[in-house]
Amino acid sequence: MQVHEINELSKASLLGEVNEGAGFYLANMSQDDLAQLRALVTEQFLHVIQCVAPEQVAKYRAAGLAHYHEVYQESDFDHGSVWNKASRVLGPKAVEQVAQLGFYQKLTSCLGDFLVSDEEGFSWPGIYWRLVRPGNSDIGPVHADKWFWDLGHGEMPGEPGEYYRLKIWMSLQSQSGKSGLRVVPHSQKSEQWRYHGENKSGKMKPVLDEKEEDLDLVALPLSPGGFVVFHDKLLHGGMPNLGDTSRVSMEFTMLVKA
Ligand SMILES: O=C(O)CCC(=O)C(=O)O
Ligand SMILES: [Fe+2]
Repeated sequence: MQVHEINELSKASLLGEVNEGAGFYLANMSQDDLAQLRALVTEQFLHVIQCVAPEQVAKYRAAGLAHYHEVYQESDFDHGSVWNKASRVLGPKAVEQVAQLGFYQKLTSCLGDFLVSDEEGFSWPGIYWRLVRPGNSDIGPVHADKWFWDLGHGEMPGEPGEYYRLKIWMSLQSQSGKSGLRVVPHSQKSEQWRYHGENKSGKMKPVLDEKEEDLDLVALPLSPGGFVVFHDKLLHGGMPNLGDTSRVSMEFTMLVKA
């Protein structure tokens, strides 16, 4: 599996691998982009803790995101409810800053001015992050992102077929082979995958009707600063975190003019 240099990125190579190839394109952003994304996530992370457990902020700041799980205590706050999706969506100013970064500019020059979906209906581009502690309690089931859209999670702009979706997932903190994202290569070309919707806290979420053990899941070889652009129909999911650091990643859905 080749991890490309960001400067190699072209529309033809990206769409070739995403559509006709294995279903995804791997690349690295610059260390400067990585540092800026980490800073934006850290800012929001601490701000949320300021609101829910002000007396614990200094402890979490000193530990840093990678060591979150080492200092987290249930008596501070409830991990699952505090880190709900809404509290992990970047604010509008942070989104403007992401859009200035080298990797984002490169994507824009290759794909044209894309939109970013706003599933929460906040009225600005929806860029969000995840915090996955070691163990397997913080990951969801394997899925294709298309299933969320088919279950009504977002609205597409324009006329039907005017835009298509591409997802980007970036590692801000992960250990290659131990934590990160896994995918089923070429699964975007198959129509055989079955799922059903389940209501989870008021939202319909897709649940795969196959055993995950029967899928040919492979771990993406990404280090911090590595990212993957993948097909709307590619089967993927978080890896159980077998590492010793909390995993931090960022995602958004690009809506590209067809
Ligand atoms: O990071 C994860 O655990 C899941 C990510 C995912 O489903 C996505 O990026 O679409
Ligand atoms: Fe997904």
